[in-house]
Order: sequence, then C-alpha cells, then structure tokens
Amino acid sequence: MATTRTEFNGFFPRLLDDVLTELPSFGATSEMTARIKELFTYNVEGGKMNRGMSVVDTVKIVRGESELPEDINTQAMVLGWAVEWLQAFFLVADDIMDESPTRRGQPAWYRRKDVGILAINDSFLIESAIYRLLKKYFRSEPYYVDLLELFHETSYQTELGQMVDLLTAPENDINLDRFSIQKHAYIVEYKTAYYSFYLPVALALLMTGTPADSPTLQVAKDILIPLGVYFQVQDDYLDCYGDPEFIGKIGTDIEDNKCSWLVVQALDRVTPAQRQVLNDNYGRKAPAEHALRVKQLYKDLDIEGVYRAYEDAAIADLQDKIGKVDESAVPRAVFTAFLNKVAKRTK
Ligand code: GPP
Ligand code: MG
Ligand code: MG
Ligand code: MG
Repeated sequence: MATTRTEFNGFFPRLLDDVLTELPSFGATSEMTARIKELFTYNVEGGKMNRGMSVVDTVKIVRGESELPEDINTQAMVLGWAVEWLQAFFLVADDIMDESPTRRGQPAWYRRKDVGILAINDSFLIESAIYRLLKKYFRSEPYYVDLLELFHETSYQTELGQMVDLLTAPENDINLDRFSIQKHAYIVEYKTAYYSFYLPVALALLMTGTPADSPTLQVAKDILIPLGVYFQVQDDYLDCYGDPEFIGKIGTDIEDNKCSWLVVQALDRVTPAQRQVLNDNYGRKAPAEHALRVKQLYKDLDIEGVYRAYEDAAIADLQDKIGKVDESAVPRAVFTAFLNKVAKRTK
C-alpha cells in the first residue's frame, strides 16, 4: 500500500521534536526554540509531499512489502522528510531571489513582517536540520557517508542550476539571445530534476542496500532526470496558466525575465515582428500590461497547444524508457508510481 499523506504527515511532529529537543544543548533559549519551531512548521509542512512520500513508497516497492517493519519505516520516513526539509530550504531562498509573493497559499516566508532578510539565515537553518536528523537516525549505518554525499552533491547540483536560472534572468537587462532550448535544458535538469526526482529514489536505494557505486543508480537516473525535466516544464507552464488559488503561488516568470520553457518555445516560432513584441514586453515588473501582452503573444502562437503536444510526447517517451528497464536492477513500479503522480498534473 502506498503511503498516505495522513500517515506521512503524522510523522512530522516527531521529527520536529527531535530537532527542537536538542536545541538547548546548542545553548538555545525557549524564545529561540519557539522561533525555530515556527520556521520549520511554516515552511516544511503544507506542500504536496510527493517527493518525501516517494522515498517511503520506493522502499516498499524495492523490498516488496506493502507494510514496512517499524524500524525500516522510521528510517524511510526520516529520509522522506529530509527531502521535504531540503525542498523547504530551497523554496525559502528561491522566493527571496524570485521575489515571489506567495508560496503554498500563504505569504512567502521572507515577506512576513517579523522575518524579511532574516529569511536568508533561516534557509540555512532549515538545511542544517537535515544533517541533525541524518545523524540521529543513520550515524551507525554503513551507508551514512553515502547519504551525506548524496545530499551534498544534490544540493550542489541544485545551486548550480539556480545560478544559471538567475544569471539568465537579470533585472532591467532584457536580451532574448540569452535564452535557448539548451540553456533551459541545463537549468531545469540541475535546479529541479536531481533533488526532486533522483534524490528520493537514490536515498531509498541506498537504504535498501544498493551500493553507492552500483550501476543501478545510473538506471534510475536515466529515467528520473527526464521525468524531472518534464516536471519543471509543467512548473513553467503552470506559472503562466495555472490557477494561483489552486497551485498556491502566483507566477512571476514573465516579470522576472526567466528562461522559461514557454518563452523558449515562443522564440522558436516568432516572426521578427513578434520577437520585437517580446523584446518590448518580457521581463518588465510593471505595469501589468507588459505581461498581458506577452500572454497574448503566447496565445497567438498557440503555446498551450505546443505544450499539450510536448506533454503527450514526454509521457510516451517516459513510458517507453520505463518499459526497457531491467527489473532485476530496479522494479519498474518505482518509476510508474512517480510518472502517474506527475503526468498531466494541474498543481
Ligand atoms: C524551482 O524553480 C527550483 C527551485 C525551487 C530550486 C531553488 C534552488 C536553490 C538553490 C534556492 P522555480 O523558481 O520555478 O520554482 P517555483 O515556481 O516553485 O518558485
Ligand atoms: Mg526560481
Ligand atoms: Mg521561484
Ligand atoms: Mg516556477
């Protein structure tokens, strides 16, 4: 049985408590502890939890068990939540950099009056908590260093992707020549696919006895990176076409001059006159007419139709890749479970 959201969420208070109860040993006062509690509660909870739950589900599939023994379940839950903590660290920082007003249906953390620029240090604190949890639950496991290396490498990959995302989107310096399909491919692979898709499965494989240098991890990567790329293309699409009420965030990619999948596809299809329209309206924070003009251009170019066609092709390609996986390396169900959660998502 796949993990339910209730079951997964039910584990959070225990992990929160683990981090909070050791804070006095770091000299924390009750005020400090209360603030850290609010920081973690506000930012780690409340997402879709797909990344975290997939660690637990992958462990179940690999072990061929619908219910895990208690000790294994605990460790799988910890790794699942560690991925959610990593995601919270990235999102708190990303919202500052993207100047996003909302996240998960509430004001972005840095926008709270009592937070502001402290959110930078808060994002580091969220990251550090990951390593407190790993130490507590995995310190004596033979694969402890492998877990640490995987979190470190994945963070590095994500930060490299975020760097290119930001370098490609300077404020007040519009240059459409900076955008390309290749640049977009690098950004989405690095900023999203590794941490969102490869990491949860790789953690589950390490936990279930796969050595860190096993070719099995490459088998997983060959499917999960393209799946993660598709996921970020969806994110780019939803930034413009998703319902903010439903997705819990207000899109800012056009205003932020982002190398989004939509603009890259548009550039591939524009006439010189339409390119001029993009040049004159993309990447402007205000007035709102600029972004609306870009959206009208997307409509003229039927970018939504281009997206639908991409989506069908991406799903077919992933199904094809999954069909070719050697089941003695990784059960195909690991990947189909993931694909089913992501395919045609609207949130
Ligand atoms: C998604 O980009 C990528 C991240 C959240 C990774 C951020 C990485 C850091 C090292 C901070 P996005 O800006 O499109 O996400 P969203 O649409 O959710 O803001
Ligand atoms: Mg961003
Ligand atoms: Mg963002
Ligand atoms: Mg986005």
